[in-house]
Amino acid sequence: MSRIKQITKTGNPLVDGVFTAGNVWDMSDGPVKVKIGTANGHNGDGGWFEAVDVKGRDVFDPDALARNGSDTQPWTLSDEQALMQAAQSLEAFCGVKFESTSSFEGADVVWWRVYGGRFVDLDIPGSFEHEAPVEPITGQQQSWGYLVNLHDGFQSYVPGGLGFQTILGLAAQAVGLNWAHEEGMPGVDSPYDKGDFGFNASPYTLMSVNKLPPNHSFYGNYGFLKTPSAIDVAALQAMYGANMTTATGNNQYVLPTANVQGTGWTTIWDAGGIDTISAAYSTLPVSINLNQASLNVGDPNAAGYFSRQMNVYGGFTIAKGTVIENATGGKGNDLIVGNAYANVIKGGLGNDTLKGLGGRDTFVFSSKPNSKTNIDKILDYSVASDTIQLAKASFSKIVTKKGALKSNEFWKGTKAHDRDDHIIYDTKSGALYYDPDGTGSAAAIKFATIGKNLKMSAAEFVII
Ligand SMILES: [Ca+2]
Ligand SMILES: [Ca+2]
Ligand SMILES: [Ca+2]
Ligand SMILES: [Ca+2]
Repeated sequence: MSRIKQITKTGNPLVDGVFTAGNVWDMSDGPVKVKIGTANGHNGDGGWFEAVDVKGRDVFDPDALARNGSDTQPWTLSDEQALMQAAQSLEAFCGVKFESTSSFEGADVVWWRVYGGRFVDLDIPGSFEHEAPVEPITGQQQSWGYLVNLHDGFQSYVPGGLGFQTILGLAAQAVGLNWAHEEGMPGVDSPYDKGDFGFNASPYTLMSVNKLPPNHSFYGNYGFLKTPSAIDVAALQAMYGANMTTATGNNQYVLPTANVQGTGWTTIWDAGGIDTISAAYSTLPVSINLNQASLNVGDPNAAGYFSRQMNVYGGFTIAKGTVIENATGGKGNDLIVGNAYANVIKGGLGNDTLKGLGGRDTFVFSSKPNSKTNIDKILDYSVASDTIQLAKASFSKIVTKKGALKSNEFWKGTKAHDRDDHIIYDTKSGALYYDPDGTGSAAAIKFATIGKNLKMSAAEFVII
């Protein structure tokens, strides 16, 4: 049985810009067996380990990787666990599988930690190099990967940090991804050239030596990729197929609120259910965008739309092929953009700006109206397809209990015309008002702006 099968490029220059056509592991022959290369040649004083020949294979670069033990370093047990966890985290996105093995001879790949970067062309923190998958019968019997000595400061390997992004990149390269500067990502001429739209950088791909802010050198424990990027996911899926069993329930993706260890960028790959990106814990403004990465060359958002809290270096993008239905803002003045599907969009407190795009969208007003601090602007309200939901708890004087607003509670004009007008639409200004007592003494409270001259009626409002 062959360990390898052949793939060709996809024809999409962005996706093709991060992987090598040719060999990929054939998963019908079982998981990729990983040996963490520490076991041989301990020199007895707690120091170096020695890289050894395995089944007589040629080493990746004999001139550079000295095999006398001076160039390799031991992994710790927690390193080994982190490496396997990082590798296995790729399984959620595609059909690849990893398994650790204690046997050099039985391994498909062996991973070495090496001291200094002199055998790879990029002597920088977070540098790595992995040979492409290889058929065992061709003489070079294993595919070896090398991780350049990681500075102790970022060896925590907590997802979100540079250490984790690095080992995730090594694992991704082990199954066929490759550097954007070697595969010709559009506009990229050299390793440090970020290329068109700056995509040759994390968090746009794992397969880059460049890093966007916060751009830590050694101690970066937040702000990096926690998963492959949307471009990387597309390449992994082109090689191994998509994993359609991932996150099929109703999932909540909650935005991080601080630049702390564990905060980083997650590409959402979600194969089903009704899902929500939520800023439930955010008190500062957030931007949520439910559109998938287009992967279209020439599109500045080809690598994904980044949902995040202001000034926080972490959050979400949505992989191509994943539909996230709903968005919930936080307490700040948020910007929320839906997608072509039916979305439930909830701004929460704050003066939010909302856009549903296509589909039958529902805009939810569940927080207490306030004519200064809680007026949401809906940029594309459509009477034909959209609905406004009002929470009884916050619009408490509305008489309708649940369901469609009774027509006597709705009025078009600049103010109420009788006691039971509770929702008023000003056709000329596009403002929506909540009036607790109609023509009574309590003032009407503006709670939204939805566009002028719309054919609004009570049917647009549903009480929840
Ligand atoms: Ca889901
Ligand atoms: Ca808000
Ligand atoms: Ca609001
Ligand atoms: Ca929509």
